[in-house]
Amino acid sequence: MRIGIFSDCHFGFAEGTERCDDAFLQAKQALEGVLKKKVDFVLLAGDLFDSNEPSPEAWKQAFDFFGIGKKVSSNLSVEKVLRDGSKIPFSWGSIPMVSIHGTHEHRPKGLVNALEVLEAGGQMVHLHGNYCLVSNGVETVAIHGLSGVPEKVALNVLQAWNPTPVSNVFNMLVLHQSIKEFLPTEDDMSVSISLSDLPSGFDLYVNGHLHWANETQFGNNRFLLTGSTVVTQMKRLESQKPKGFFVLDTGTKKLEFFSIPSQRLVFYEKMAFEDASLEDVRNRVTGYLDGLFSKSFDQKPLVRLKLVGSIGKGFSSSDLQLSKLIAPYKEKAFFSADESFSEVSLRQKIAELRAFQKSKVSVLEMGLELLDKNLSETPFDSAFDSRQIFEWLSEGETEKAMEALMESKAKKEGKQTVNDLAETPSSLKAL
Ligand SMILES: [Mn+2]
Repeated sequence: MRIGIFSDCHFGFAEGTERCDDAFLQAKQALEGVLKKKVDFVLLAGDLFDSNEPSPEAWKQAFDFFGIGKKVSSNLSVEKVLRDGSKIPFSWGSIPMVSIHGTHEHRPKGLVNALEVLEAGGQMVHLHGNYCLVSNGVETVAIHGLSGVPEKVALNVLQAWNPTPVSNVFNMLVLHQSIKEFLPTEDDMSVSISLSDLPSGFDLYVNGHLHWANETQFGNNRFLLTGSTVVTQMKRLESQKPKGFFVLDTGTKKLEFFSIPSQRLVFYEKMAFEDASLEDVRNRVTGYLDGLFSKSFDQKPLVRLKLVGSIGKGFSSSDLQLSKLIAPYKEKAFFSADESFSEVSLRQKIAELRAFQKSKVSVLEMGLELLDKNLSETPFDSAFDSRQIFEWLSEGETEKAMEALMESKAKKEGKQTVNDLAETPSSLKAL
């Protein structure tokens, strides 16, 4: 049999924004894509919706999506086998859809989730701690599904469920969890399952939740991260591979990835600097953006800029004004940009501390020297009595110090503007 596999469609994502149709348009192409590849049924690995209480707009996206599958006739039968052994038969006359629910649809025990509603409405088979058998009369495939559960209990739930493969059929195990091997954290609250914890004997392990597609081998087992069909967060891993869907052939065991034809691209650019001047930073950012937008895109891309490292002495990252730098391009993309510069490099700071240590000056003198040194690189320079300011600061007389600083700032600039006043803390507005 041929099975279309994808997940994390996130219907309802970015509602009320320019990107409100992204989830639907990309999921629609994924479904049309697998149908074109003549799959026998479709397996979804969770997070069909972005919210556990979808809006009418999100429900409309979901029904438009299932409507596409309803047009393709099929005589496959599906039988859901509950934990107590009871069986529920499904036949719709159209291509079967099987899904677990994800963390986004998760609702507290006792409450109905959106995928249970879809099953009741005859759109799909929903699995959670049970399995179903999909049969075309010649071949049967067993799908064992565990829907998304809180990460800290995921391993316990999986072990308590303890699924075993059905003999003589192709068996798939579908989850919607974080997996230790794919995340940098070892925090048991955010991830509890390792590949080695997965019960053995399944022909293919499928996991939604992590939004970048990946196929990996562990032991003799095949593990598939379906990835999402839409970008919901601008992550580095999501920028490296386009969004798409998989087609599995249980006969040849071939698993193929196909890109969604028309999709919003993500560019993730991390720029590292070392004691750079503001000019260096500006040139590199504009150089990158000029290069990027020398090409044209059929959809406004997502651009993530991450500036790290250090800028040289005498420069302040607040003078950089990253948003102004991006402003000329802002109609061309959806931007997320930030910088986390330290204003001098750590190496330089350590060298300074060493030098002070050698000269064996007192802590007070050390502080004063540091203040003088830093001031000498600002427009304040010797505009006021730094020793006096330092004494006030060390005695907790912050108000006095601020007053003196504001006074010398005003003197330096010759006037005080309305903007200055607006930025002045209320206690100083009387100035
Ligand atoms: Mn998701």
